[in-house]
Amino acid sequence: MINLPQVSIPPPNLTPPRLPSAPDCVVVIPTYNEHGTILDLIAQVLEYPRCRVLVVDDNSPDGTGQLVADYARREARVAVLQRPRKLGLGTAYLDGFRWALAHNANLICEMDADFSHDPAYLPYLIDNADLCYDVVIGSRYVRGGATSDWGMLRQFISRGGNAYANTILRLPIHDSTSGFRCYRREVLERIDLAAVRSNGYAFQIEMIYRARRAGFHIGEIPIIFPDRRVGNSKMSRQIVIEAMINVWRLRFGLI
Ligand SMILES: Nc1nc2c(ncn2[C@@H]2O[C@H](COP(=O)(O)OP(=O)(O)OP(=O)(O)O)[C@@H](O)[C@H]2O)c(=O)[nH]1
Ligand SMILES: [Mg+2]
Repeated sequence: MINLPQVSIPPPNLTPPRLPSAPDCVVVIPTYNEHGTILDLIAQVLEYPRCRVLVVDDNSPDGTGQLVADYARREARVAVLQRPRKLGLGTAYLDGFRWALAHNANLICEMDADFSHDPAYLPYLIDNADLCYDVVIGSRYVRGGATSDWGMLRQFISRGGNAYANTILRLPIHDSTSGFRCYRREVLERIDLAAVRSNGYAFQIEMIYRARRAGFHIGEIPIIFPDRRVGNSKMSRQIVIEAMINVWRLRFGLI
């Protein structure tokens, strides 16, 4: 038998990750007629103790806002911002960001209510925002990412839209229209939110353009993006046209 010297080896100088004592990540979910999925989604987000949920509802005729308001009365980590009518995705996010900043969030995530954005990715977005990047995008178009159940036309519009925006704005980002993201607080404090003009899909492009112009580091992690489970799309021709025009307005510094 070998007699090992009795020395105690000091543990490596690794400080465990600093976990905040209160939930410091606000997940902003804009809704318009999403009563079929919203409560299920909120329950899954609340599995992560760091997260709280803010639903920004535009007086959905299907009662989504009321449903969440009832839930919020029983659950302190859920809040709802009720807006009087359908005012658009971009302003819903901006109102949600202001609320999150005012409620001391260190990280602010955004995601859709229709389960195209799987809450199981939230810890990956959050870890990457904690450790590496100022903005983390859940990306369909990096290695390991994908869309499922999409027809050719939808794929063409999405990929074409990304290529269009990225070429004109010289963005080295694979999925600048993705609405599944995590921002560090500092990014939303630095960007002039009152100056953001886009309200539909262009909103995501404008935010990432402004974040990059302000010098923040942007990373992408792969996500699989299935089609919405239930309910109807809010995509409209007007939203696509706004995106096509606003990319040029951003390029020439007009917004
Ligand atoms: N508050 C608010 N939420 C909105 C508005 N328009 C869309 N949303 C929400 O924004 C998220 C994304 O909208 P979607 O309709 O899913 O857009 P999409 O993913 O391109 O379209 P789908 O093919 O239907 O999935 C969903 O949670 C919607 O309920 C709006 O004007 N106001
Ligand atoms: Mg969707």
